[in-house]
Formats: sequence, C-alpha cells, structure tokens
Amino acid sequence: MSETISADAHPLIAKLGSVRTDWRLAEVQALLDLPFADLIHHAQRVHRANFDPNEVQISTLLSIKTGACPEDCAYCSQSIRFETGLQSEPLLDMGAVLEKARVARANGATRFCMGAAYRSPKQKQLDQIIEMIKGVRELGMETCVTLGMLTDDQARQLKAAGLDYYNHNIDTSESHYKKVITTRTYQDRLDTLEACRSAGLNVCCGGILGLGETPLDRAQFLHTLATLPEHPQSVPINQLMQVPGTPLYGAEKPSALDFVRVIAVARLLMPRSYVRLSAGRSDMSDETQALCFLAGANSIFYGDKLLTTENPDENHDAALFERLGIRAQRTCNELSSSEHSLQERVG
Ligand code: SAM
Ligand code: DTB
Ligand code: SF4
Repeated sequence: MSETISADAHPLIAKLGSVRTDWRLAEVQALLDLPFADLIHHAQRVHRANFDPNEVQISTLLSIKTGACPEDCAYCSQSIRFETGLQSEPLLDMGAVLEKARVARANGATRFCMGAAYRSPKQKQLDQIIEMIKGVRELGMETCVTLGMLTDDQARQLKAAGLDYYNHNIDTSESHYKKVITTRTYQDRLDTLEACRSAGLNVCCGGILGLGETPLDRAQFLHTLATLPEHPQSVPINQLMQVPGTPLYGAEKPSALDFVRVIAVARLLMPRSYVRLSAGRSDMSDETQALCFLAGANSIFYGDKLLTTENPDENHDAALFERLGIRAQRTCNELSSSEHSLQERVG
C-alpha cells in the first residue's frame, strides 16, 4: 500500500485559523477543492475557535426606498430598466421605519438593516436617513444601511450619526461584474468600501451566487473579500433571488453543495467575520441551511420579506432553530421581555 500524506500536514491546512489578508488565489482555489468532509471539518474547527457554534446573529431588513433605481444590476427587481412589476415607493417616513424596527426587535432581531434603491444618496436623503439611524439606535438595536455609493464625507456623516454597519457588496469577481452591471465599476465599489473603512464604519460586504459565474469567478470573489485591507466584519453570501423580468431570471442555480463550500471557504478565509446566510433561504431545504451553519454561517435575515422578495416565515425559522439547537445571539440591550420573540421561543 502506498504511503499517504496526511492532509493536515499540508502547509495551507496548518495555517488555517489565523487572520490573514495576504491569501493567494491558488490557496482559495485549493480550499474550494478540498474533499467535502475535510472542508467542513476545518471550517467547523475554525468557527468553534472564534464563535459559539450554536449561536446565530439575527438581522431584519426593510426597504426604506423601493424601486426606480437608475442602475442596471441584472439581478435586481428594483432597476428602472427592467419590467418586474414592482411598485416603486418614495423614502418612508420616520414613523413607518420605527414601527417596523420595533416589530423586528420584538421578534428577536438585534440589527435593523435599511436598504434604499439609490445609485448614491443625495444630501437631503442622507439627512433623513441619519434621523432614522438615530431613531433605530434609540430602540437599542444595531443599525445597518445600504444606500449605494458614498463619498468620504458621507461615510463620515454616517459614522458620526452612530451607524454601526454599511452594506456594500462586490457581488462577484471583477471580470464577471462587468457582465452583470454596466452603470458602475468594480473599482467604484472598492472605493466606497474604503470610504466606509476609513470613516471607522463596520463593513458588511459579500455577494451573490447564481449570477452565471464560473468556479474561478467564485474563487476570485472570495479572494477579493479576504484580501481587502481589513476583512469585512460581516460577509453576506446571497443566492440569487430570481425575479421575472430581470436578465438573470432563469440563470443556472448553484448546487446546494457548491453553496455550502463557498460558505465554508468564507469562514476559513475570514475567521472572525460574521458570515451571513443571506438571500435565497426560501429556496433552500432545512438540511442545506443546517450544512451552512455547520460550515460556519452565523447570521441570517429573519422576517418573511427581504427587500422586495420573500424569505422563510418566522415560524418556520423558529422551528428550524429549535430543531438544530441554535440560539439567537443576544446583543440587543433593550429586548422586551413580554413580547413573543424568537429569543423566547428558541433562546
Ligand atoms: N442600491 C444599493 C446597492 O446596490 O448598493 C443598495 C440596495 S441593493 C438591493 C443591496 C444588495 O442586495 C445588492 O448589492 C445585491 O448584492 C443584493 N441583491 C439585490 N437583488 C438581489 C437578488 N435578486 N438576489 C440576491 N441578492 C440581491
Ligand atoms: C445583502 O447582501 N443581501 C440583502 C442586503 N444585503 C441588503 C439584500 C437581499 C435582497 C434580495 C432581493 C430583494 O429582496 O429585493
Ligand atoms: Fe439599484 Fe442596488 Fe438594485 Fe443595483 S442592486 S439596481 S444599485 S437597488
């Protein structure tokens, strides 16, 4: 019998667990290609070294300005260029936003994420959103907004207002990005991410699988994330929500196992970041989601709506958490004890 070399003796495996921003593309590809059992073993090992493996952070999304977006992102229901049948809505008022935030808090969310269909916000819009951020923070929740491209000054204003996270996704590899979006460049995305980082905001940055990308695109996408000057504190991995009328409607879906592999490699590349199992859970079995948690995903969007598309209903998620013995992470300082919350049901 020929002598086999232990996979654990491989220099790449031996280095797993340390926080690095100098990953090589070949290393990312080697991780994506590991035998599935080895990949999950290492991802779970690194996950346990940094997080409670039975705890998941809960965020809730609200679209505060819907549709009529001038950008041409080929996946998006909100672009003005595609006939998706979406009803556009102007910026919500403060009362409506706070009402939704209270409900999300009562349901166990500790972070409230507000999304707007802008290319970039105008000062008047930013001023209104800054008031919303302050209001949501007063409820004791963490805040996240996603408003498109920001200048350095806008990022600083958001930081001064107390914003916790700015979401801005790179979506895919640089070369595939050009095929999905023509109205801005990958460098535009990287510039906004840098504006947020230098303003001291926590960065939430990830992407979407199922945009017609190749395995190399997925490796390059993960490599770009993991070689940013600092790892994003939160890394949302979305599966495309296919919207009739968008160019990517009907695109090939990633296999469940390929999706889990990407989650596991994100966990290995960015050991201390929250990896969010984001859009697409309504298309996934409970078993696929369980594998994602095993692979190191530790955050979800909770609530039956994402921005404009569906998400699993709260009862289904509460039951899934219970079956898996997962607790919702408690970081919210003002949870109401009398309300019927996910925390109380499964915490
Ligand atoms: N307009 C801003 C922007 O694009 O930066 C913020 C809102 S936009 C809806 C936020 C993110 O949602 C996008 O960057 C994209 O990654 C994700 N997204 C949009 N449509 C999606 C879909 N159909 N499926 C999965 N993710 C989607
Ligand atoms: C992210 O990565 N996923 C969220 C959040 N950031 C803003 C958005 C998902 C949107 C899914 C499509 C929709 O509901 O319109
Ligand atoms: Fe506009 Fe954002 Fe949708 Fe692109 S993803 S069309 S920028 S709302």
